Amino acid sequence: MHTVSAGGVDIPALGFGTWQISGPDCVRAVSEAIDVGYRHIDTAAMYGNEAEVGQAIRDNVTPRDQVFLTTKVWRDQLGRDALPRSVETSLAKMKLDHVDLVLVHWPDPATPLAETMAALNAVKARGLTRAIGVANFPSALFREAQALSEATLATDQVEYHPFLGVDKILGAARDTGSSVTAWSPLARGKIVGDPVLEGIAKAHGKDVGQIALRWLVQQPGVIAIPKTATLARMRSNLDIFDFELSAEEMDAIFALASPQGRLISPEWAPTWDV
Ligand code: 1BO
Repeated sequence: MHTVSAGGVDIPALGFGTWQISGPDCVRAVSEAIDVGYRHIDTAAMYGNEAEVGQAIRDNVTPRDQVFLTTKVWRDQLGRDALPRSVETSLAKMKLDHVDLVLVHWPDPATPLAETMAALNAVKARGLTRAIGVANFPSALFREAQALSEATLATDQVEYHPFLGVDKILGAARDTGSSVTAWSPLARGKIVGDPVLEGIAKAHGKDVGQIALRWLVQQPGVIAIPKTATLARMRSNLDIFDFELSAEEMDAIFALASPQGRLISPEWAPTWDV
């Protein structure tokens, strides 16, 4: 697997997402994910599973420094004092002394962005994380966050899959030496049955999930974090580094994006790029 270098860290291009996996199931899933070869685990304070993620990482034979670990600070904790407290609480739950990446989970206009970015940089300066970034920031806000940040932002983690284009965010990330991390990269299963993806899958002897993930990680500076609690699916999602999509196949998948492609837009979401 290749890594994406951004914000001073090397991020494995395929990670393991843990949103909506909790309790003992989460410990098992993260342990199995590391055992089958994932070296990038994604969690968040809001997921309520940091203790389980931390336990799985601590108990695994794979050394901690070989697993890239991301957590996120929820949107009501973005102030000068609240943000470091949130990161300290996350680390206490995980029983770890640092993570590799801390992200602002969603922007929140209630807290000045300059205050949030200063707090995020301070957390990095204290060694609580190796890198910092944001999630769900549209392109203009991402550029603003980067301008307010001393450290280069390692990523903007956003919903990204074949049915949703994120060109402006990709442009902003590439202009600033950052990356884009795709959450919901399999479009919550909606890729199954799509004739374009099915046709490309058949041509490569792969399944549509593998085609969607390959399409993402084959783009410069793009990382994907599919989630699954199933061991077979963990393995197949990882099995995407032994083939390449042609330029024509990449373009055919880019052409599936539509303005109606967004699957998740909570009431607190920012105004998205069009
Ligand atoms: C509400 C969506 C969270 C994904 O990280």
